[in-house]
Amino acid sequence: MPALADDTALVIIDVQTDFCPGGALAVADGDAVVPILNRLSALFGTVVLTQDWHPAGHASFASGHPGAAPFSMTAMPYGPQVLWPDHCVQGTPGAAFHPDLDVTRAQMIVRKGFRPDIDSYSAFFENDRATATGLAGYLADRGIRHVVLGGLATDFCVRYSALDGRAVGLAVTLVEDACRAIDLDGSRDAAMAEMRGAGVAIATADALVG
Ligand code: VGL
Ligand code: ZN
Repeated sequence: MPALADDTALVIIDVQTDFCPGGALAVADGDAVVPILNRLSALFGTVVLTQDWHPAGHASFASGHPGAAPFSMTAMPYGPQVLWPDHCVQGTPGAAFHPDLDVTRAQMIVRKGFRPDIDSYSAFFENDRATATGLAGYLADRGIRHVVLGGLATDFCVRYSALDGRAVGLAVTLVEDACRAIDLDGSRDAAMAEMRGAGVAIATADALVG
């Protein structure tokens, strides 16, 4: 697997304070991915970060849906949507990258979820499955054909980024020890199975870069 070939990019999904322990939508052990991703990012010529970046009052926040508990489901015009605690509000400390994440080698930061009425899990398309973030075009222009993914959370933003990466014709490798899951009702296992079924390669950081 040509992990470090010129046509391969590392895409780091949502390693932000709110998704790490102590944050508003903390993923268990989420900060454990930071040293692994730092080690990887030193080895890639192309590094992209995504940043969940919601306006206050975003439609995915349970707080704006009277009577709805965080982690319950609602129906959006584009389909079913989990309602989340308020998180990653634009410009707040919770939306910042984890302070220990090495961002110096990142050449592109894709902000997503900024439209008030559409959530965006994937790095490529918002949850309406139609609105593009522009990342596919950026990677195509850079000659990238393979993306290596890690970050938070395995079962939401990493999952949809991996599936959409395959859908736009990229080879995709998930670095399983560089991800952590929210895991609502078995969603981690479901995500891993769905990604495998879509042709996503699953590897450890050691297997990938030695
Ligand atoms: C995410 C839920 C809401 C993620 C983002 O990064 O996986 N999950 N917003
Ligand atoms: Zn979000």
